[in-house]
Amino acid sequence: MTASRTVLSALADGVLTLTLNRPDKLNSFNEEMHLALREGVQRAHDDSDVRAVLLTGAGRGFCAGQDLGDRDPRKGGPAPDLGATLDSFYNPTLRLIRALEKPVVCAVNGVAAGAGANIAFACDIVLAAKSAKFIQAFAKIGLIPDAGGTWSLSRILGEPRAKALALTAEPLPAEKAADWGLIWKAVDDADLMDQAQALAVSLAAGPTLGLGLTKRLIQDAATRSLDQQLDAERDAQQQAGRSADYAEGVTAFLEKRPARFTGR
Ligand code: LHQ
Repeated sequence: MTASRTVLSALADGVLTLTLNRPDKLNSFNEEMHLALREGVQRAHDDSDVRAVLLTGAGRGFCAGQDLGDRDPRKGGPAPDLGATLDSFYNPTLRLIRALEKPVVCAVNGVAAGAGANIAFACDIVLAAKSAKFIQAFAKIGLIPDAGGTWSLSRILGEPRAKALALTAEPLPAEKAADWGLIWKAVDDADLMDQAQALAVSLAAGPTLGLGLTKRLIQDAATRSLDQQLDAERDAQQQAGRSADYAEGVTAFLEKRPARFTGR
């Protein structure tokens, strides 16, 4: 395991596990943690040994969003430019997660508040401990839901639920988040890491190219017409059909044995 102080990073079985690690602050983001997370996700792009990512948090929380102690208004000075903070820190990481053509599993081990919740929603498959909750905490401090929150909440939940969560900052328990389709599953706390790990390992052993194309197609579908999407599926299937993993998948099926995908 390699360790930056604020994001632990470990590669095993094709899974790059990134653990947010400021547990005494519920893994809220300071500049160092922002940069370390971005570096971790960038490594997932660059390193062909990484075939899936597992994102989680150390301690009792997943992530409480921005470290509010970093910009204490009692210290005086000009108001901070939070737009610049988003441009410099949150948005590049969000874009990297969405653009990564490998699956990103998120194991929400405890409270996910503010940008912490919305980073989870940007991941591909989200499992949460039943004791976890998601809080759009922004309204409590006069901010708007950032880190893609207004986008993902309105798309996934529709306006009525998105607005109620964002305007009230009411905590959404993990099981309700799963019922609403905001996350994949809520699981017993004791089982969370085993289940998330098993899922990530199985995805890492999958046909990475095809999984990456699938992720991209599903993400892009919302902004395309059916006609455009049918063309995009054609192009992607053409690419997948030329992959070594397609040949292996079909061969394994015909030979009645498990496929051994290489990600190519
Ligand atoms: C924290 C935090 C935290 C520092 C817990 N910071 N210490 C913002 C601005 C800039 C640019 C653009 O984007 C953003 C995006 C955002 O994310 S804005 C939203 C920021 N986050 C919040 O407003 C959430 C603040 N935290 C909370 O409301 C609670 O801590 C939650 C509901 C998450 C958890 O409550 P509890 O389970 O009761 O834990 P706690 O409040 O006792 O927290 C434990 C410790 O963690 C505590 O420290 P202490 O030294 O007293 O033990 C907190 O101060 C610290 N902590 N969140 N965001």
